[in-house]
Amino acid sequence: MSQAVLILIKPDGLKKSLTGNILTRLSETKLEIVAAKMVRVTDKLAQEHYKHLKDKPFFSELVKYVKGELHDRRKVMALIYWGNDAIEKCRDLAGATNPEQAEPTSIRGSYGRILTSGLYENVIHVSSNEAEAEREIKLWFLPEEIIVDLYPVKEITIRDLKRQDWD
Ligand code: IDP
Ligand code: MG
Repeated sequence: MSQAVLILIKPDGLKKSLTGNILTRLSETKLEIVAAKMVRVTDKLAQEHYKHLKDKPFFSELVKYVKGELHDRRKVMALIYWGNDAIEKCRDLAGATNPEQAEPTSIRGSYGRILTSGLYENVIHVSSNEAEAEREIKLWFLPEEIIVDLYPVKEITIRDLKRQDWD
């Protein structure tokens, strides 16, 4: 069954120049990339993305991590992969959450580490089920940024909208 999954290349992945490597690994899945962009992660976006972990002792460090404050790289790369069993295929390639327990050949097993603070710095985010993927995709992307129709949309009229355009 075709599924969509949100992938984030986290700030450590960008800082370690792993983007090409990670995209090559993900291309083994033969899934289709249906959206991709660089994102400057706000505090609001980071907190919302990880809201299911807000009671964990590592939550504030995790928010700093995904915002890029631990790596001097205030950005992540966000992608949506789409195709058969996309979530399972991408989670398998990513490996376990704890990089020390991840399969050594997986992305997290190869490139992740545990910080002295205890936080798992694990290079990549992958949605873990369909409901989470839908929530996350709607959080990170607008419908017009995705080249397939994943979820129902509505039309809205925005009056007096100010935005930048090419001069
Ligand atoms: P996932 O990224 O494999 O889906 P989640 O439980 O959703 O794992 O956790 C989100 C992120 O929070 C992880 O990728 C990792 O960076 C961090 N994290 C999760 N659990 C722990 C923990 O027990 N100690 C330290 N960091 C953790
Ligand atoms: Mg998760």
